[in-house]
Amino acid sequence: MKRAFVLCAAVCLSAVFALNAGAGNPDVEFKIKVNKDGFSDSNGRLIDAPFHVKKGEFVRVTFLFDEKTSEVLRDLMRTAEEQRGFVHAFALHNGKEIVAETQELNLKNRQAILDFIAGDKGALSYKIYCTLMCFGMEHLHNLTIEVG
Ligand SMILES: [Cu+2]
Repeated sequence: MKRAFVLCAAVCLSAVFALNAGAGNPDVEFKIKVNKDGFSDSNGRLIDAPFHVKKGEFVRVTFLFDEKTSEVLRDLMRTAEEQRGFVHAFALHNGKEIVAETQELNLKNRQAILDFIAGDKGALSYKIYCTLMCFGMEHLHNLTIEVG
């Protein structure tokens, strides 16, 4: 009887820890540099192939601001309505609708995150694109994540 209780307590505790891990730690994380030339990996190589994830995985996409500071500062010297060329914000689209959006990625906020569960609502693939009129928008519209 006592042994059964200890076993039960151990199982319950491990379940709690597993839940905590699920809330805080993604199963997969992609770190992506962003600048006006497009999305690139940690080595600075432009990303031209889809990422693959498994259904049910907790996926995190972390965007890192990678514009040249001197260029951004030059842009900030222009008139207000001409600025914002070096500000990005990303949407995650599952083929039907936007399911997540980042905060703005800019000189001051140099990291932005998209979290989602792969395959939620039957999604088979995702597109990530910048939702702002920015420098490089033609290169920042087609990051693909495929499920399975
Ligand atoms: Cu942008």
